[in-house]
Amino acid sequence: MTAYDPNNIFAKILRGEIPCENVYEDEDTLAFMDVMPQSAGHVLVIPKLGARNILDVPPEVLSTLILRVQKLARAAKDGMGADGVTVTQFNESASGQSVFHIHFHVIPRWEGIGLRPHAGGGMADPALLKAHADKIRAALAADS
Ligand code: DGP
Repeated sequence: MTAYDPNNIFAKILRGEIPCENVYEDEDTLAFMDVMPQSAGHVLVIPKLGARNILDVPPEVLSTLILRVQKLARAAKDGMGADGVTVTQFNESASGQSVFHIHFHVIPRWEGIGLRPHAGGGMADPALLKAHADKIRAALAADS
């Protein structure tokens, strides 16, 4: 199995070396806006512990992470006023993984509206990402 590389971009975000539009953080988890969103309100949910993907993540880390994914899925759907939410997760480049720190994609969906391509739709306007993050943060605050 390939070893975890602590120089990946999400590890740099966790260390504060690269900025992100943070929507949720606790002692185990960080959630932030995807800069190449497949839909409005696309969030990434990652553990603070370094693991490459689902193949090497410790089960107890995955257990906590999936509960946070559920929390963010509810907040992203409610906050964005979406009709549904798609959750995806990729493992190794053959599957489409491009950042090798395990993450779940939480992608709000609207009836009849397709997704932009995975990691291929271009960089979002930071002001728009912040506006969407504000809605998701508000939904999280209402939930707590
Ligand atoms: P994956 O292909 O599943 O490994 O997805 C990586 C996602 O991460 C992709 O949707 C684009 C996003 N992404 C890449 N670099 C950055 C970054 O520097 N910041 C943020 N917020 N997202 C990033």
